[in-house]
Amino acid sequence: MADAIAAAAAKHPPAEKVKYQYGTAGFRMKADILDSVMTRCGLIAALRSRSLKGRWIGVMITASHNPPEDNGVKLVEPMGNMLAEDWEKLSTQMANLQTPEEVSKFYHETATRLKIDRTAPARVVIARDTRASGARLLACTLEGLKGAGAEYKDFGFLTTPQLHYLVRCFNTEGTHQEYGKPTEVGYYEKMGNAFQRALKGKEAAGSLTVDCANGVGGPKLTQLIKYIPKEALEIIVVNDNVIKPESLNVDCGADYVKTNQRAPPSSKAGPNDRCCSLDGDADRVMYYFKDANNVFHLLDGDRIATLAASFLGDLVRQCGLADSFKIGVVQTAYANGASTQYVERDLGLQVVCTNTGVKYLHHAAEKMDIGVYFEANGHGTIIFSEATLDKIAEYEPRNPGQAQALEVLRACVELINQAVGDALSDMLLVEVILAHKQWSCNEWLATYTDLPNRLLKVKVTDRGLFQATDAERKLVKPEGVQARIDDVVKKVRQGRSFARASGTEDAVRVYAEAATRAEADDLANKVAKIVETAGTLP
Ligand code: G16
Repeated sequence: MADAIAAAAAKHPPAEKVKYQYGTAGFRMKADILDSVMTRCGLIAALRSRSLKGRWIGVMITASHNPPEDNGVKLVEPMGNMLAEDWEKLSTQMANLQTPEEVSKFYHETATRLKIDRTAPARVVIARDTRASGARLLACTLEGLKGAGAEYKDFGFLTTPQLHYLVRCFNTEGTHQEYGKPTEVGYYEKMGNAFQRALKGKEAAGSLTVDCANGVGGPKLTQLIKYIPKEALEIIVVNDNVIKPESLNVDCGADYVKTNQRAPPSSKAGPNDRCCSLDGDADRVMYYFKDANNVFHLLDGDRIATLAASFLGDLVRQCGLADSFKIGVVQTAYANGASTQYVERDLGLQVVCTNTGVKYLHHAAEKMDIGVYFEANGHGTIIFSEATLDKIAEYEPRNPGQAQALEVLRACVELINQAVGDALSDMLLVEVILAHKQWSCNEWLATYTDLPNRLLKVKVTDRGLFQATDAERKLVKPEGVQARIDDVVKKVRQGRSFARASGTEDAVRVYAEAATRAEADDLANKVAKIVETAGTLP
């Protein structure tokens, strides 16, 4: 075994002078320097599975919203969650070892230290998005899996959430927590079925145009549509060109729409047409429309969270279960201040703020009976605690009204991907809610008024210089920078701004919001300038 591990690592030496880091969503960088990382992630995935006595671990090869020349890899825990933090550290250590012998030694020493039975089975589910580099990186990963003697199932192209779904299905098969059939078709059947049950005869008003970022979400949504009756919802798929991988996320997709606060230039949507954009691996979704005056309006992750929280709150009340569960909302610093205020004041629900990265939001939501978590960028889902699920399953309604609401609630539980944020599942949930409320995007938008905001990306010499605290709302390093930011913020009406190093791109992100568009833009530019000056080494 020791030799097989060293032999696998020897095939792909690490790139020179590169520091690898398991970041916000795994390793993510230019695809041409990732080969060694992939092989080692294969080894780590096998070891992680052995540490859990052969439970299935997921490996997803994707760089999600990043440009086409990037790629990456994220590892998935047995219930479909993000990799445990101590294993992120082990992955980073493994990725930065220089020689094959060091890799083998690290593998064995880790196994000994953590008392992992090296003869235990190792089982891994693997999939990738549609990037051109994906096939090569898959081969590198398989070398690692084979080197460690792991059993694996390669599902080819999948969205990231589909991979998470499969991992959870494999690990819960035959148990009382059985999540679904562990096949791609099983995913579509579950979604299609739950969607129709949740609609309960209601129909979506008008069609929905879905921009698939020219990524894996395109062909997968086309499959899913076969399980959704056109009478219930007509879906128009655009930007689904996966034959041209260089077009992935270019001038389209959720990240483009959120950052630029405009529809993709290719959009042919007319006034009041309901549209949404997925990102490159379909784990984020962003809604938007142009009103009768051709003004663009964004309905982002904050809006999905507030819509879902209020709908679930109503449903739980209609079921007669209002006193049984507390619904909470988890956000990050990017959440618009108006959305936080709306949740706390109008919906009367608790809001928790965490670091960026769905793993942090997920953990915070796990502490709630019903935890609605969304990043403003459209990444999120809703999770129900074990006790909540049991109560919903066992509850006996006392009248027909309660029975009806309970049916919808149970269907929503099925529709919502509880493993991870899932653009397709979130999108269908939004459609269910709008259909029940008989709302267009206009009514949804009218629930509260966003503070004008701006998100900027600043290139610096070394983003590692920027260290944040307080849910990444304050910089502790470089010294003195936060005081300069505070200084400009306090001069702006309803001003709020922060800067933090991205964990997926080589940049520092700056967010600003203020009473007016001009003030928000001006504040963002000023803070970006402060960051640029502090981050540019002579
Ligand atoms: C990933 C993470 C998200 C995070 C985003 C941006 O999304 O899963 O939680 O918000 O990166 O992170 P950062 O600001 O650190 O670059 P995705 O969709 O790219 O996998």
